[in-house]
Amino acid sequence: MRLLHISDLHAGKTLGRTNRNEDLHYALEQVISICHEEKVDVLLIAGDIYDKSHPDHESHNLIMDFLTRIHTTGIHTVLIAGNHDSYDFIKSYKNLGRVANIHAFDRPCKNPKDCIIKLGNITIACLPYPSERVITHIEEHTQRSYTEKVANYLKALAKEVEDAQQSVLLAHIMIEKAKVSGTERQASIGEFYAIKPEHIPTAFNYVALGHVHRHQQIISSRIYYSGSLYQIDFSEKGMEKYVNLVLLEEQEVRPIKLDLKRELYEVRIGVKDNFNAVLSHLKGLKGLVKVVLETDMRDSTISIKKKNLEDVLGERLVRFEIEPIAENNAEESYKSEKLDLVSAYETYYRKTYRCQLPEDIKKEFINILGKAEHEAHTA
Ligand SMILES: [Mn+2]
Repeated sequence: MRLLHISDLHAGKTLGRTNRNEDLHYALEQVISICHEEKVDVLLIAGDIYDKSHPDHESHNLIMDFLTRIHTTGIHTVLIAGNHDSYDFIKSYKNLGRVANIHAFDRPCKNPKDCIIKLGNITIACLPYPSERVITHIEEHTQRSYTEKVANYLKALAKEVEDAQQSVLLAHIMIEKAKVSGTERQASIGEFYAIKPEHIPTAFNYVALGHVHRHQQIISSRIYYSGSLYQIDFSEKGMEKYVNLVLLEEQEVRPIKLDLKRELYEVRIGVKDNFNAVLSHLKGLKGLVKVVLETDMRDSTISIKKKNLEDVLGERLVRFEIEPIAENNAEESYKSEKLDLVSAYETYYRKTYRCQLPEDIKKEFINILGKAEHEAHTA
């Protein structure tokens, strides 16, 4: 069996006013070609198919066109919901399984048997994004932590593939120690919900993960994040993109690099930089650009500079930020406007997990913040 593992499509993603669907379309065309050239039997999509829970029509069209084209070539598709997807929207794809080789799993099933699909000699166990709410509903042991519940559920899935010749786990989860694309701070906060790699049962011949956008192998050779299909936002600038071709019988995983329609660039213009020289450099950039202009706020030419940048870059300028340079009293003003990390984390948690930050985690977070602050002062 030849599998192709892809993930994190984020259809409908926008950067500023720029819609990224043409980048996704460009990637999906390559995926279709790879499926043909490599004689793929099963396509695995590890979640975050859409960027938003209510996708626009154009994005829906793009995905349906892709799925139907894969189907007409006789390839099976197995897809799961990611944290960006709406469970109910992906649920509406389940009916496709009756008329096409498209098998959708919208949320973790109460009975793990219902999240298993057999295709030829392989058995695929699916774990759509386990939100705290859903996993708590499944697991009665309320005193267990989120990660313990997920680990337990993974065990139950592994039990279902015991007798399989070949088995695959398709999951949208965060694994501890995974290299994320955003800031390191986010990574360490995210680890409250990160599953330990050793909690992934060894029963699976291959583990196809989604969630983290950087292509990577997790410790053992059989656990992979395939990563997003294009550079989704500026935290992924400079990052190469891949899909994984998996030959189960040969125990071989072959990452295939994707071509990018538009690279993302971040250009920082310092106060001492020659602005005109930067402008002419920008002329040659093919991609989408974020410009950070360091400036003294008393500089009266900011709006002229912005206009120059817009003239040179046109639609390629998707983000423009002004960064005031530090003045003598900068440290004082920083202290008085100290970031409220606790409320920032609460917002992050609500957005990511779609529920309130539990009191015990909040306590732990404040604890860690306190420790970090203490260490910063003693260092
Ligand atoms: Mn994602």
